[in-house]
Amino acid sequence: MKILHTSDWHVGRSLHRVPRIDEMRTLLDEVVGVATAENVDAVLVCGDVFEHLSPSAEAEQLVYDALLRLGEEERAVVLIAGNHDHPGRWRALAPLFRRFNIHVVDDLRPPDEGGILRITARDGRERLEVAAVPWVSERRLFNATELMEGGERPYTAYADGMANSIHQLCAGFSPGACHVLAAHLFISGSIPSGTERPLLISDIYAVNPTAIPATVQYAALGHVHRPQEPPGVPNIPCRYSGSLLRIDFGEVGQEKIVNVVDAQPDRPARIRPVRLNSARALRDIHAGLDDLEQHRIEGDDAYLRVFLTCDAPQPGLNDRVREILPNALQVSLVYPEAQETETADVRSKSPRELFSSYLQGRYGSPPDPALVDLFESMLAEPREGAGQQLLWPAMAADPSAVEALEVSEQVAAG
Ligand SMILES: [Mn+2]
Repeated sequence: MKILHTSDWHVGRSLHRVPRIDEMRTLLDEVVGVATAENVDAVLVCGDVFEHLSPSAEAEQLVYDALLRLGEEERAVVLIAGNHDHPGRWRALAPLFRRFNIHVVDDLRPPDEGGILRITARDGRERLEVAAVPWVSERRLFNATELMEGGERPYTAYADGMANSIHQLCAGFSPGACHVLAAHLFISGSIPSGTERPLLISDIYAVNPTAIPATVQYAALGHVHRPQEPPGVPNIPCRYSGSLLRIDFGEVGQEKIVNVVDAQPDRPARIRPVRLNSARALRDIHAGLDDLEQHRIEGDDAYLRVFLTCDAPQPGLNDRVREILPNALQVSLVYPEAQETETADVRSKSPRELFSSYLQGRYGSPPDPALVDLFESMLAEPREGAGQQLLWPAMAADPSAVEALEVSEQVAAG
């Protein structure tokens, strides 16, 4: 029984306002190509198919087309909802997709009410059983009655509740079939990319590795975007296939893959990652404006995050970087000599001195005297509601208050 495992497509996600639907289309073509070339019997899509709860029509078209193509040649498709997916939308579509051998699971269900999908291999001989565990929110796991009963819920309540549900579900496996778990959850100790929703990969939602029952030949996971084997799952083949494209700069340098799994009853499955070549690279560049040119590579389509070393802020730096490197999506200025402003003797300094040392500390070079003059003249001006006497203590406590004042004045001046 051959299985293709993928997850976290996040179709509809953009990167710094650059839409990535074309990139996604190429990637999904590549995944369909792997399913065909590897001659798999089943495809597991382990959640976060869409980026948004209400995806665009374009995103929907792309996903449904990919699912239909994955389900061609009598392949079975199992799709579980992730935390980004709207369970109700998937529930509405499930009966339609079932006609095409695509099994959509929106919620935890008992084994014989859709919790376990029973699939026959294309040669009609082997059987595959997939225990489906879509994303379960804390609210969903602990219902209203329990909440009203009050009392302290133990810290491990979510982990224990999930482990229980998974074991009960997998107790419904029948002998003689390949048993696989498809789940969208966070196994504690797994390494995130920083592109997941932070709360949903925190300790609250961490599930113990022992929640994966020893009766499965493979656990296909979604939720964490870095492809990996979660630690602490002894003797059970278990993988996060990771996100399909490099979602954001937290995934710089990550390889993007799908897993091709060879499973037989009663023995651990064999796993082979297949690299996806059409995922666009993301790269960090550390350079000054003068040596930016040498980072320009002809024909390279990587999206770039540029850390630009410079002495002081200058107008139009972003545009100049993008003239040289059109794929620069994010430009951060780095001031190498920046030092913390001394705060110990702050009360012994004049406002002028304080403002100068703040600018020097922030930008690493002596400030323009005209700017400091302007600051001083502004400070001397009587102002409504917040006179010099009021401003001075605030500035002494936090020199950045001056910047806030400047901004507010600019806003007031239109
Ligand atoms: Mn995800």
